[in-house]
Amino acid sequence: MEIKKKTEKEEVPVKDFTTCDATAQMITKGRREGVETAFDRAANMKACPIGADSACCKHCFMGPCRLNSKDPYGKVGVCGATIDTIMARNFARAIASGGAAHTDHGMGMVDLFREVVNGKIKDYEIKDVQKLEAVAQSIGIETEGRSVKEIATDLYKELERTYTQVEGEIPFAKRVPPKTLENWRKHGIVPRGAMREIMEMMHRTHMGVDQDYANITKQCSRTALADGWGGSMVATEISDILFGTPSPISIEVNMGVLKEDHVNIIIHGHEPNMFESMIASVHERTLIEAAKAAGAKGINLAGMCCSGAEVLVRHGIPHAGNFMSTEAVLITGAVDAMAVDVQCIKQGLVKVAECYNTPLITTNPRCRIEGATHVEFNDHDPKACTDEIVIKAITRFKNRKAKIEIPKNVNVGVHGFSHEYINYMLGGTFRGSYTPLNDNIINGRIRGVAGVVGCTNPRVKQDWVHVELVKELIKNDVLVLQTGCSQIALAKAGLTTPEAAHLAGPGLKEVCETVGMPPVLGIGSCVDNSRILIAASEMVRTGGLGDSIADLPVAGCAPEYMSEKAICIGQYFVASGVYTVFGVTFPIVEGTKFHKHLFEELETMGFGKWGFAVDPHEIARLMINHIDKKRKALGLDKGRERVLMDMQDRRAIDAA
Ligand code: SF4
Ligand code: MSK
Repeated sequence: MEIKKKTEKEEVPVKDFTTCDATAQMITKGRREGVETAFDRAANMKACPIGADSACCKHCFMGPCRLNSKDPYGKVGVCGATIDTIMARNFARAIASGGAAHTDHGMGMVDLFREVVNGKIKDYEIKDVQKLEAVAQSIGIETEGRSVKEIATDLYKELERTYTQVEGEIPFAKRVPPKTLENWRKHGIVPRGAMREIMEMMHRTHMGVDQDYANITKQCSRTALADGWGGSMVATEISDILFGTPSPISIEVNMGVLKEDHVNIIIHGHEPNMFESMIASVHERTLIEAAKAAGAKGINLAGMCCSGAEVLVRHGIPHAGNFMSTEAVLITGAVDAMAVDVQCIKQGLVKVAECYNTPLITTNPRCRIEGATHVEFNDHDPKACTDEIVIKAITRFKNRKAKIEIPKNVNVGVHGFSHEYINYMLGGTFRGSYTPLNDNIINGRIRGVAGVVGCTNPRVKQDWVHVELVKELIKNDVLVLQTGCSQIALAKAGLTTPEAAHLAGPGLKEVCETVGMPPVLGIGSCVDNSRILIAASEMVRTGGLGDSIADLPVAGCAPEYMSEKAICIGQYFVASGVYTVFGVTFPIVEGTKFHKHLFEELETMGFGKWGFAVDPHEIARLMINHIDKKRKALGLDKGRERVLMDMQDRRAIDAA
């Protein structure tokens, strides 16, 4: 449901902004108190139609040039660039930027890992030796009879190539199913190091270089794969080795996790190291005593966005909400400090935090925000930063002036389904395997698997598309894997519990009840989309579902995406062989050659392809049709019918 622009006189009703009751309550409180959020700004600022279609270019100073998306071939830029070149270059730069964000995060994890292995950092340690050995073995590092330090040393040296390698293939290319890898080699898109790929992407999209949309798309795929099978996958694997591999854990979600009588600290961003240190700080006896001396019952730590998604799957730390709730949570007046690191941190937080006298604390030198307090985080002395944040929060608690109103909403969910746990859950300790999953797909109890991931975006009603889409998928026996802000939307809707199995179709319900799992599996943060790639590879390796990822009855979707990282994730799924549907808007003009290339031709080249729809039921239809197409190609199409919506379902949509 698209949010309409408000006129001078009318204010957009809060119920049009979000289906999250807690967020709605806080937007209403904010309006009473004269506090504006991104929801209001989005309603007041119409998206630029030329930019939305990617029909403008500012890659040189003969421009900027604007083409007419209604008549895309009627004009070219001053240099002669066509609409296809302009759209492809813009798309490519979004991928370069999104991929850079993930790979810089991943490189930071390798830096930390190296320092831990070499004994230069003592505050972190290798927590999961089994995972260390498994990752090392997956790329051919000998583990038999060797010490943890020897294996870890070889591993960090090898994984550094993910970023710096000038020629050849990145280490995790070894994990790609052979037929998928063969197709990448055929098309010349097996990634080298991310630095090389991103550099080449920026070069090729400079004015007067690559002006062939299909050739630009190849580098889009290569750069995106350097993220999915490179930077992001390394970030996930190293984080598991250092902080522990997730396994299912019951967690509380939504703003009701804040406690009026506690010092409340929110961590928001993406990198786990600061959050891990914060967990240690809030358990520091002296700091707990200081909080009590200030009149608090204790210190209450909660996460938001992907920081929260990553840490909840490892430690069960409560989660206060997804991307579009980060300003709203400050309006509670109960947040005594919000500490942020990198990515998805709205500059608008500064103003809202100021209104409630909440310290907004930046911690990463890459992300300082005018008006925020900066307390630099350093892996070599992490607690210096996180202890100081706790002290600032205690001080704010002592001097609380803001009117406090904490929504009562708290939902409980089970999250933390890492690839390793899915293996164990389905196959058991001694014969951990994907065979039961494949068998259930082959026998039709599970129709297919969908990844529903990504952000929330104020251009659509918060959480609504995520929740409706996932409900429709599970009703049709599609098992859903989730990361990032999307899984928080579903957790708030109560769908990440085993009890939610009653909402699934009969086949999926039976599997969920037998195993005791939810029909919607939350697996972590944005970089943890790499876990979905590994799960897909494992399904291919297990057998019976084709020879490449492109053969699998799977589909992906980011129905409320907003970030360039999402475009990069979408492209690495497409290049890996997955049909990937995006919602909200798609920055390519329909009816152009570049559109046809992304939405049709890539599939004929052995990849996945892009899809687009705004309505969740239409998205579900596209994904289910694709899953059925793949089932048919595998000869698994017998006896499966899509559940048609009845009148009651229709009325519910109309009323929404
Ligand atoms: Fe215009 Fe070409 Fe310059 Fe882009 S590169 S701004 S299309 S002249
Ligand atoms: S935090 S990229 S809003 S998922 Fe990863 Fe959420 Fe999207 Fe940021």
